[in-house]
Amino acid sequence: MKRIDNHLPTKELQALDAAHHMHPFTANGELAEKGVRVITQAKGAFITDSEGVEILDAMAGLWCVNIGYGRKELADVASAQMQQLPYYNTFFQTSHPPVIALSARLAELAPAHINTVFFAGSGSEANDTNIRLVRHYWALKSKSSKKTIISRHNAYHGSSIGSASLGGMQGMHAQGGMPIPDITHIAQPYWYGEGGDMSRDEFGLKCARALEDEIDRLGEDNVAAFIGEPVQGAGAVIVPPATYWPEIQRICKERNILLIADEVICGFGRTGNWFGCETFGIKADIMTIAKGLSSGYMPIGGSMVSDEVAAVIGGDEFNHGYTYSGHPVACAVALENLRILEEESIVDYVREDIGPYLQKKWNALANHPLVGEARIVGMMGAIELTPDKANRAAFASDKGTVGLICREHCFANNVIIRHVGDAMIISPPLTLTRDEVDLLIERATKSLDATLVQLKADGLMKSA
Ligand code: PXG
Repeated sequence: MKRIDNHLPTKELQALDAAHHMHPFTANGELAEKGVRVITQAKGAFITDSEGVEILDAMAGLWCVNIGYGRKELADVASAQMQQLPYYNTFFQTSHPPVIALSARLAELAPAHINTVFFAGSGSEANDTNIRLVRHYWALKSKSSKKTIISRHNAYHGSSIGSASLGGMQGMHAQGGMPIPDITHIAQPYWYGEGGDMSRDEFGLKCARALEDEIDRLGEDNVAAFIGEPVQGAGAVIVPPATYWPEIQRICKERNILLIADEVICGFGRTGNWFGCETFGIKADIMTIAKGLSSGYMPIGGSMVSDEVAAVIGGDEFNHGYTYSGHPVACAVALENLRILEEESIVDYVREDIGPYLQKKWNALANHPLVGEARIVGMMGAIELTPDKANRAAFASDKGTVGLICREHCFANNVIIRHVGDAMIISPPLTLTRDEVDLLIERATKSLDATLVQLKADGLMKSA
């Protein structure tokens, strides 16, 4: 095993981390007892921990390292930009070459009617921007009562108080007084878990029409926008039935509300196109971007808006902005990332080559006795664990108990596969090779086998 010597011993790192570092989405007391895993380096699709163990990262960090780890070009661009102009703001009628170049490049890549971007430091900030953007948009059109934004249960749109309110995560709403006013949530198009006896297509229509019902309930004059991820990511890669998005689109158009597509995960190749909107035929008024925009090498996000929205918002001073809106180093790195995605045809590779290869292998996991469904779009996938395949049954144990057991086996087998409840999810770097796909599937299968053995031994193979 390779040893990494340029850092403190693992135990000391863990003790310092436990003493001084509060982790996101973590029971920090429990983690301090257990000892954190320390990652010290990464290359391609592999991360290495402080003990020298190499782990296949089938989550691409947090769904973001689209081009893989260790691309020196991005480091070189960051270094050069830091030396030339490390920071300047984009307030007060100033700009700089990296933000100008990135804005223009994004306009080329986005659908034809979207040509303008407002930058933020993250997806959360971008979605906070969107809340203000859509309300201000309607106010400028003399319809200031149009304020409410409709989202979905189990959506993820960020962790700031505005974006977490847009999200539909109960566990988040329970802490800190959310959702904020004028945000409501409708059903998600989660056929496996909530579709019952309906066909996928019927269920897709039913979920979409919940939007129409909600607009009726609130009154069209009070609704500003609908927000949705083309495919819900953190919600467990919820791939909507084919009927869903066309119906949502129809309703938004007919009922005169804006459509915000949150592309933070789906964007930049993840679904086999530059944007999830293309994969699902969505015409959005606003797209939220982050993550794959820089492949996670620098924090950057943004709101891309249609020409119509840009024209309306441009008619007034928009009293909004972040110190790091259009940060030059982040923009330069994002631009270089986009160059690599394009010049190495990585989006085509996902659509035509490695995506289909991964999909075939991933879908075959549905044959495993523990798997009730496999679903995957481009290179984001999920498998549902079940004690009873025929009935799509949930486990009798608390939701997430089995998922956590499986995740621990994945860790033990040196592959990062996350669990959401009792579903296991992947979102690997888009640059994965076929050998790496094979390794991913081999380790996933081994982990599923080990999970099944443990569930049987622990008496957990029981339906709810
Ligand atoms: N929108 C979507 C669709 C996301 O997935 C955000 C917005 C917020 O982006 P920032 O950059 O503010 O984190 C996200 C983020 C997980 C996980 O465990 C997912 C995200 C973030 C952290 C954890 O799946 N998605």
